[in-house]
Amino acid sequence: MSAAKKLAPWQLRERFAAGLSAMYGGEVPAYPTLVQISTEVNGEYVQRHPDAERLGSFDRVTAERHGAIRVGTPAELAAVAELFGAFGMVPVGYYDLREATSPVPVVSTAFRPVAADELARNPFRVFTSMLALRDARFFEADLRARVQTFLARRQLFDPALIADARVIAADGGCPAGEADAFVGRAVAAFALSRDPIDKSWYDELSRISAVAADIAGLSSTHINHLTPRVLDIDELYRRMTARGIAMIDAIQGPPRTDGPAVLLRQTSFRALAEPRQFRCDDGSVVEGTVRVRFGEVEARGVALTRKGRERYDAAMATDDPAAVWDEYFPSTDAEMAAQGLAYYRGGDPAKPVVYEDFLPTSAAGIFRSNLDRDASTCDADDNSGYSMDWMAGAIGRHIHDPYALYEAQETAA
Ligand code: OOG
Ligand code: NI
Repeated sequence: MSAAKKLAPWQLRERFAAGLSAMYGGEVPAYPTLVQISTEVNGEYVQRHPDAERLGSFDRVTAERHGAIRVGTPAELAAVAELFGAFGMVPVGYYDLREATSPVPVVSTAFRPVAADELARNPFRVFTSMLALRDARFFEADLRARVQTFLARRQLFDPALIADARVIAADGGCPAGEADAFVGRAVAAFALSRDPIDKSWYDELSRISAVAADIAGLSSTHINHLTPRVLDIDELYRRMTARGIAMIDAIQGPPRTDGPAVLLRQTSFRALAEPRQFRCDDGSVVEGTVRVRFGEVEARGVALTRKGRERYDAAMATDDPAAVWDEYFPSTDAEMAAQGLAYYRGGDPAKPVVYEDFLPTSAAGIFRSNLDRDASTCDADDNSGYSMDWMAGAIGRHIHDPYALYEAQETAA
């Protein structure tokens, strides 16, 4: 087979992101509205701001999405890693959402491309959370054992799909004629299943934690949101609200300022309840609803160095970050670069390195804003041992350090 007949991982990733977007758009009506308004806002923003493309070309930004999925076990997370490997997406960063002010019983990583040229071609990323089942503060022994039994019996992905993904990752691409079928099977694995849900099991888990019910109450996983990127998130928030879509109270992450946009600002809205069938203990099937898919949008800024991130965390710990922002951050990219607070390619303040990752506080906020209540916890000790090293060992892969990746982008110039 000639090299020209092979599709590279980035081409598969582009089709995967587009396929998920089409699937999600067909099932979650608010999503196409969100994409349409995001595209409008981006178009208008580019017209008015000559330097709008410094944080990514209009084409990249308008096609850009991130998704989120949740899985139950290390083995399921390892399977996700194998599947995403075919799309050139590798695990980056470790987020412990149990440590948030309102804890969520998951530990997470993000699968994404890491090389600058790969990001420029298509930066699709998936925030991937694993249920923190070993943490006794959330799961007592009896429940943990029953959840484990349930999870051990289900299969999120067809083994043949994972086997194909492994071959594609090893070969660095896929024969063109096989690409659509492969991508189609991968997309289908993330649809919200129509299989009847075991009612008493789902209800029992829901009483303990909505996250546990969403992850371990169903027999499959699903994309729970797909997030377009927007160049002016405040304007998008106004337009969505004007259309009668109830957004969460705030935009999460850094406040709007006149200086350089840093890190990541996000906001979300709750999706509608979706009809699904539930199977009762007597075998009868009843109609019900699940409310597990929602909408989110984000704006990305420059990546901060560790020093910049410490400043950010300190500013965010104050009562009113917007009011004190200029005590923590200078107002120009030149000063940001000179003070070593943010990454710029070749150190040139006209060339910011875009933040490609997530923020734990925002992530926990996004989770919570879409739940009816918090997880109940008890006074037990956390003996789980979860950490980035634990996760890397559990999935048998290196988990990239985001700072090392940003440094490499800075010096690659
Ligand atoms: C993931 C929430 C985190 C983000 O953008 O911070 C996230 C989830 O709800 O599963 O997607
Ligand atoms: Ni998200």
